[in-house]
Amino acid sequence: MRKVIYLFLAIVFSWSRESLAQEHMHQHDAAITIENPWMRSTPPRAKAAAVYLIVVNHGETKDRLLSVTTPITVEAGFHNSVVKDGVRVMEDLDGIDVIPHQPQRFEPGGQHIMLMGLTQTITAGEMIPLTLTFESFGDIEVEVAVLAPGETPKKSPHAQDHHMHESDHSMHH
Ligand SMILES: [Cu+2]
Repeated sequence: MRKVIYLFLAIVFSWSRESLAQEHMHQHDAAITIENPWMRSTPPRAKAAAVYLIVVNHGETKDRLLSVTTPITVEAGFHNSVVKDGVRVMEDLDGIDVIPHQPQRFEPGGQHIMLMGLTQTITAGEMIPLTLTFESFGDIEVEVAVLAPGETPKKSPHAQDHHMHESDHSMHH
C-alpha cells in the first residue's frame, strides 16, 4: 500500500514539475541541455537499471545536478562505478557539479543514473520520462530511449569515442 501511495505521489509530482520545467526553458534560454539519454531494456524481474546521458552547461556559471526522479520507480540516484581491490563496486554520489563547457558524461563503466526498485520490465522502443533537478537551473525533463541488447546508442555531439563496458552493470543491486 505504501508503495502505491509513493508511486501515486511520484506521478503527481512529475505532472506539476512539467509545467515548471517549461517555464524554466523560457527564463534561461536552455543554458543546460541533456544529450542522448538512453538505457538498456531490462530482463524479467530486474530490480535496477542504469540510465546514461550527457549534461552540457552552455552558460557561464557553475551549476549542480542535485537529484533525479522518474514516475516508473520511487528510487533513483547517481552512482559511480569504480574498481576497489579488483572488484567493481557502485558508489553513491549525492550530486554532480556541472562546470560551464565541460560536459558531464553518464556512461557505461563510469558515473550513471541508477533506477532502483523496478516494478516493471523496461522494453526496447519505450521512452521513459526522467526529471533532472539542478540547483540553479531547476528541472529538466527528458525522455530516455530504451535500446535492445547490442543496439548502439546514437552519437551525440559531446559523446566520447572510447570503449564502453556494460558488463559491470548486470551484477549490482
Ligand atoms: Cu549503479
